Amino acid sequence: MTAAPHIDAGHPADDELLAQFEQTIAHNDRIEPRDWMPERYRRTLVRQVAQHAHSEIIGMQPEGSWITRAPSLRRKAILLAKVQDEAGHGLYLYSACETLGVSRAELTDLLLTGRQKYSSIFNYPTLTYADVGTIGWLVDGAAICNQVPLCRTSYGPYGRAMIRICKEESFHQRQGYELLMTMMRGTDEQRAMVQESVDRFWWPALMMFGPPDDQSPNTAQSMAWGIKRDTNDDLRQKMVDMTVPQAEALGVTLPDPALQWNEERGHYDFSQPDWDEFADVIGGNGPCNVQRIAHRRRAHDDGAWVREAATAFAEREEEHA
Ligand code: FAQ
Repeated sequence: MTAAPHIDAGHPADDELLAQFEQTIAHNDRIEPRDWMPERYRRTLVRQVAQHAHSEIIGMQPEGSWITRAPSLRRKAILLAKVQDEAGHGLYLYSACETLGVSRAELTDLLLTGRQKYSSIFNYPTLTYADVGTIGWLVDGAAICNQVPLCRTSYGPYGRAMIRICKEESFHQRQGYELLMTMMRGTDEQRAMVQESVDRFWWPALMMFGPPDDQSPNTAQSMAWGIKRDTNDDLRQKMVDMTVPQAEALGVTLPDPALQWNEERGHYDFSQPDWDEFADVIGGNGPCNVQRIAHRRRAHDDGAWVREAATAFAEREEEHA
């Protein structure tokens, strides 16, 4: 882990403001949009919240591709609702980010030109309907582990958005688990589909928490500022501890021979994901990176007329007013 850098206010007149900011952080109170904040705090938040927003919007694609092929009307209705929730999460998060002085248009441009990231997990393909269940169980499960502590993040609009998002994520996780449970009660072929899907998604789900703490350039400072409340490795451990009993109840095997309870630590031991693969995926070379961004760009271009019409309407209303 890198040492927490010194907060440089940049100007002696800012000393009092800096002291107030540090006091708010020390008391675990919230920083609000009108409060003074160090520029690096603001930039760190823009980076994380924007990446989170982009993840929700790009994250609609892997499951969205199954809406037209859902096996029943009930499954289609559930999946439609879930994917719509993800769009809503993206919108809350873009709004939270806008309170930091960046526009939605700028953020979209940063995503489309590869200058901001989105979660590595959404660069993996969804090959069978079991993947819809596995994403709910493992991907939303990882999202919950990561996001529940973010409800207490130091920046007010981000924390409040997270409270609402977490409620919906826990419904998402349960629907995924219920889908997999139903398949496990089905035929041998369906059980094999679930196992194959879990084998593919286990490692990418563990990568969602980010690099190991000793290779995470941002964790120390983000913890000092109360933006992050737990380190990447601590959250990964929490996810493993939470998931093992769920896998046992489901009747699937997690694809890690080293996975076993460690009495002394009071946690499960587990292997590390392939961090070279992670670097490749966040570097733009995962299985679906090109496809995901091309789709997002197409959707953005197709929506240009809606943005133009809405802007023209707003301008006309303003003139009349
Ligand atoms: N993917 O120094 P750190 C969802 C980057 S949940 C891509 O450790 P940090 C719900 C990181 O940005 C998924 N990049 O960074 C859903 C940094 O690069 P940068 C979204 C990653 O920020 C479910 C570099 O590596 N959740 O969408 C990843 O302190 C189902 C060094 O890393 C959030 O975004 C990764 N996995 O910690 C939707 C949660 N990990 O920016 C649809 C909020 C790291 O300097 C379907 N974010 N990087 O160029 C966080 O908690 C943090 O930002 C971390 C990373 C933990 C992701």
